[in-house]
Amino acid sequence: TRLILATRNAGKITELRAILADAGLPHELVGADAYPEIPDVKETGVTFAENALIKAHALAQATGLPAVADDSGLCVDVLNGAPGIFSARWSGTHGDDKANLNLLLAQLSDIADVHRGAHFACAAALALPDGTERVVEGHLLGTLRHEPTGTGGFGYDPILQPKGETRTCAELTPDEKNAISHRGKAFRALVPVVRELLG
Ligand code: ITT
Ligand code: NA
Repeated sequence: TRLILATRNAGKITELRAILADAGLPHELVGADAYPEIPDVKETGVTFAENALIKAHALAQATGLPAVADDSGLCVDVLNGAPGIFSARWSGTHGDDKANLNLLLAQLSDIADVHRGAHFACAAALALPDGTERVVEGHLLGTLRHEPTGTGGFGYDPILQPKGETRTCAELTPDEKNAISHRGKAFRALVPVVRELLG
């Protein structure tokens, strides 16, 4: 069976292919960019889970194929969970990772290390063309650096240092990040659900 990945974020697609292949998922994974004629859906939900389901349903309806999506972001303790679902457009420009990261660092410039707790969150959703839906979540706890470090990953990876690590997510190898990440946890939890519903 074909399974559509409802994302146009290149960093996510790379991670999701590796995570789902490592989990032994037997389905052929196709990125949403294989369907350029399908417009992006508005993420109108107020939670990661709602947005992941909105994206998965929209693509399942448009293609008639089972679709998986994630909605994810960085939740900063001292900002009461912001940027949260607004992580991809925190600076005002959707997908400008560098501007988003730099704005957040500026907003936190006076915050001392002991108060720089944060976590990545990921909701992973599966939607079938008949409307069946499932959603699961994963988290990665850590602290925020004052300066970006490392060149791997994407988004806020250069400033998030996972709990128990001395490196940022952007200094981990892809395998190391996927083993502990919010996205890795969420999609590994989704794999048995895909097997149950799709065989
Ligand atoms: P799609 O909706 O097409 O999937 P998007 O980039 O808009 O792409 P989201 O709405 O889920 O996706 O926003 C996720 C943002 O959260 C992303 O742009 C990053 O800034 C941040 N983020 C999520 N996961 C991350 C990770 O593993 N490492 C670093 N930053 C991450
Ligand atoms: Na989002």
